[in-house]
Amino acid sequence: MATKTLDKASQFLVNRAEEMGISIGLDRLEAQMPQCGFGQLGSCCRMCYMGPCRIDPFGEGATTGVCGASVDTIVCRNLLREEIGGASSHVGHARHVVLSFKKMLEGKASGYKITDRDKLMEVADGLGIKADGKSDKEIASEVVDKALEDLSRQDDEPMNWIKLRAPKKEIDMWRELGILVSNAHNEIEEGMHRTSMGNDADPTNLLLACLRIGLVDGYAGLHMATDFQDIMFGTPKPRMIEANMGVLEKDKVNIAMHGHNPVLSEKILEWAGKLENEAKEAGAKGINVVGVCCTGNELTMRRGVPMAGHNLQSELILLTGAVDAMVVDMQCIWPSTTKIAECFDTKIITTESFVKMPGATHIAFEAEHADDAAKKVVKMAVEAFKARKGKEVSIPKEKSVGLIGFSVEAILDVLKKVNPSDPLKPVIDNIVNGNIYGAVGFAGCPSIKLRDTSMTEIMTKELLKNNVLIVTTGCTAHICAQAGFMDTAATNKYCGDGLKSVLTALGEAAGLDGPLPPVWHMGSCVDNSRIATLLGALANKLDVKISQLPVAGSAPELVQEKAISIGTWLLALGLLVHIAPSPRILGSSLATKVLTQDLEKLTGGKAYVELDPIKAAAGMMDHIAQKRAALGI
Ligand code: NFS
Ligand code: SF4
Repeated sequence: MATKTLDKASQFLVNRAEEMGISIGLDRLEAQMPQCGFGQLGSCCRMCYMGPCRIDPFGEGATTGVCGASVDTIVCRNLLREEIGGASSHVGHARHVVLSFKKMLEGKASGYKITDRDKLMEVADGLGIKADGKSDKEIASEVVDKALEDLSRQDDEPMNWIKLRAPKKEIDMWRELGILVSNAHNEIEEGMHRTSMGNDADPTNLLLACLRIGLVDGYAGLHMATDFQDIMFGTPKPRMIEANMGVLEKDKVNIAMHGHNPVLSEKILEWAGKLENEAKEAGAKGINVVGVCCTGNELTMRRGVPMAGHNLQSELILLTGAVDAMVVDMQCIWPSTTKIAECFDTKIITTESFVKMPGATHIAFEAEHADDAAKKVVKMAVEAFKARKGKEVSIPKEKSVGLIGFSVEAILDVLKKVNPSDPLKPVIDNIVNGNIYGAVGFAGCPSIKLRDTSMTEIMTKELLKNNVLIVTTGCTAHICAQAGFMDTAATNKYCGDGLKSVLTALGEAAGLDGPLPPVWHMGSCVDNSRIATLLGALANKLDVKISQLPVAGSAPELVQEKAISIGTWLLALGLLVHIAPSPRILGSSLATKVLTQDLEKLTGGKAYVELDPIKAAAGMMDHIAQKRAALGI
């Protein structure tokens, strides 16, 4: 059984799994050990049936595959395929939101509306759509057309969303590198074509294709999803929330929303409110909707819904016995959840036709019938509560508080209170005087392989101590919230004096009693777009490239292909991207050298692999110091 030590709430439930004889991820990881070295190095190929072929990086055995593919070719092809998996997830998510919005505009999905008109107008204006005399719906429908163009056009015109959201200097750089992409679907198709047997064997060319897919991910995935979600559901504003599995309530119908897409979760939340009385009639004190993974981030950022847990806790939370329904849509959903739910009265409800699981109940969720489906889901949760009522539950007591909701718009609102005419100036002044030494964005997942090392927490503390402001998204945001880093009290506890003074001044300007928290929750994984927007604004203001800013990114606990595609986008934007554990590139000395060194000469970005949290933080500090020196500050 599991031997790793985790945070208290997780450990409590790991122990419960052990008592009950239920297998969890840690057990399954142990059963996989030792994991295949070829796989970890990226040096095995299954692209055709003359293989599988594998190349020993130490020169023992075959040096090429049956077809003659070198280890460099194999590693780079594999990396590109991983990235395509990630980018497909993000583009699929964005497309789903755009199509739901389109149905709403056509009057086919009455349950949705335009919530943030300002954002709609900002996006429309950025896309060059003239407002003159048009209704909001007409403008919105032109915005939809522009989005769908990015999935369909066949000329080489750069993507609308790149022109909308990327800074000019970076666009020029990508044009020069020949990686400005046009149509996300074409790129994904070409990437699959390129990597299938007997096509691209040039590792450098394959790595350039990786950068192309990075741009697809960033603009037709992340940015597009964020923009439409903000228009449909509102742009996040700061608010206080609670986090960790202690947010479950024994006497309420607990609905855990898990997955990614607010088109589903917003509806469930709405119907949970409307059906509160049915829950009460069933003997519950009400309905408690809580969020898991990125759907948790979406719901907390816009509605203040408690953040119940990150991806590693998505099966642990079921061991409480208190979850009446876990409702999922797409991505990061472990097939193990249905097995665990079977031991309790918990319903696992899938909603997407391409995401079904044996043992789950499927309730098809389409924008056209969103209200009916949401009603059905909530009623099913109430029924499950009736079955659970009176039984023992084991809810960990841990929960923390945090101030979240740091969209770029919200950040600018705070800054405008300090300097209404030039809101970015206070930030830049404080970067120049060193009060803010730099900034680091933490994104991605909790790794079952690294979680017990507290990788994210230790890096965060190190950086804060050195006056580095942290912004975060995705499941890393759950980790940070649970660690108390989003609590305003964390500023005095963890920050160096410079950062403390800035956050205190901003907190006062914002009308808070104390400082702003030192770790800013900027949203879900698709909302890494928000971080890029902020960086773009700072770079524009200083008239430099993003690669010149004293900033860095980190996926401190790499799990998903999606983190690979986001990371590659950040490399294309010119950032240092710290990653742990290493992506599967070490089998190729060429890929490793290009990604960790040579790329810097092309885009300014480079990958940095370091598994020791203290050393990783130090490495990022060095990078920030170099960038400051180059700027003469
Ligand atoms: Ni990001 Fe969201 Fe979490 Fe990792 Fe999965 S939920 S998209 S991939 S596991 S952070
Ligand atoms: Fe082996 Fe080449 Fe086939 Fe890959 S494509 S499995 S290296 S023969």
